[in-house]
Amino acid sequence: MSREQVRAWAREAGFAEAGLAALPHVHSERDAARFEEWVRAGRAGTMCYLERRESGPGGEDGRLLRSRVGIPFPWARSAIVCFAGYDSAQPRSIDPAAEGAGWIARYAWSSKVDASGVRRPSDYHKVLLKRLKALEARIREARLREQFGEFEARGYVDTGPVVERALATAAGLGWTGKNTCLIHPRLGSYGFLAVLLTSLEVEADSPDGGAPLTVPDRCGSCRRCLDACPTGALIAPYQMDAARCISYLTIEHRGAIVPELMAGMGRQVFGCDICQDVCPWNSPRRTPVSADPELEARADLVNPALEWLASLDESEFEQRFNGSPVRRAGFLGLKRNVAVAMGNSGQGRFVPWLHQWAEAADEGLRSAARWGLEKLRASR
Ligand code: B12
Ligand code: SF4
Ligand code: SF4
Repeated sequence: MSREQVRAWAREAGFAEAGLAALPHVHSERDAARFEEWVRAGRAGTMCYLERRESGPGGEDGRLLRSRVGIPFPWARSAIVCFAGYDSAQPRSIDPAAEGAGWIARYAWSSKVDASGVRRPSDYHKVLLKRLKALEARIREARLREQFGEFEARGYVDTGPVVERALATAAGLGWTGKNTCLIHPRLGSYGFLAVLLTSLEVEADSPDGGAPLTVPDRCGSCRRCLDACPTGALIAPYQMDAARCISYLTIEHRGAIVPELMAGMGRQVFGCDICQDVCPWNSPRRTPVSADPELEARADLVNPALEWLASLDESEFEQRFNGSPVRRAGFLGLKRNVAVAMGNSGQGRFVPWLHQWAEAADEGLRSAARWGLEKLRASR
């Protein structure tokens, strides 16, 4: 495979950009060491799936499955890494908003119009996996025509045992910013990654010689993301303690949130965009707005009123968020996050909601509501 051919096919399949890396790539060992150190330092919080180890004779003591692509996929010789933008002309989380508005992360606003003309939530996992399948089919078709043999392939969007940003950097898609996001020099960081691993070799005689492409780090002396992170999750440039990240707390973490982090969560009720919103590489003047028809912003999720989110009952929650990334937080998880945002709002009108939740059976919701009541009392 050559980089240019793969890029053209990925764009045909609907991706905005794509890169290609021969495996193992030149920085495999460096990236493995970074991942191992990250896990060893306990930065993964309760996301145990990141800490899975290889099975077999080493068992529990085996190597971390995700540290090297070759552990779970010994047959993999190349990684095609694709990028799909999800930016829109909607406001940023750092822009002024109505009093009592919460924030749902930009990536979770995605929607598309279905065959009957109705706009419905879309989930990037499904949307992009379908495109990876189309890309794989395109490669198989070309191989068949040219009478080459079969090959192995496996596509992942988010959920596979691979560190996608490390592969994206190796494939020449961009650089790792100090906020730990993959930044594409033209498209910014508001984009999803999708990976197709194959057993095909990267062509050594392609026009670029199959040489690894690297995009230089363009963060320079900037440190806006580090200064803006409200919970201190960016503990150093390029280093995140996920257990402190609002995205982790509001989406992945179940149960009670440690009180010390609640004030920093501000109005974020699902995910967090702050370290990307402040990044000059995402400035609306520099970055083109995504025209991806399957990842369009749902206007009802931009700056949602906390009262509206609080008032949803379980069946309304399902109706609104079935097929949307927001569902991952769960009904009670979202309520818990709303309770924290209400506490941070300074708005006395939220006291009745918090009183109601302060006796909830769910510990996460109950403790957030009690904390919120205290916070509002103190801010009067
Ligand atoms: C776990 C996870 C999270 C965790 C932990 C995030 C983290 N920074 O590690 C939480 C829940 C906090 C999270 C949050 C978000 N996530 Co997330 N997440 C993942 C997941 C499943 C695994 C990431 C992982 O392995 N982390 C462990 C660390 C070690 O890996 P890493 O940061 O990805 O790797 C790079 C850096 O750590 C760097 N590094 C480490 N040490 C050093 C030292 C130096 C000097 C340098 C230069 C680099 C460096 O090396 C790695 C490769 O470049 C990936 C999907 C996947 N399978 O990879 C999505 C993924 C990373 N997430 C994604 C998204 C969209 C988000 C959010 C934007 C969602 C939101 N708005 O709330 C935020 C972004 C927060 C942020 N600033 O990163 C996208 C990122 C797209 C992009 N352009 O970067 C991914 C790739 C999913 C996807 N398929 O699109 N996420
Ligand atoms: S996503 Fe939010 S909490 Fe997480 S590192 Fe970025 S600014 Fe900090
Ligand atoms: S805000 Fe600045 S330091 Fe942070 S990722 Fe963007 S350019 Fe790099």
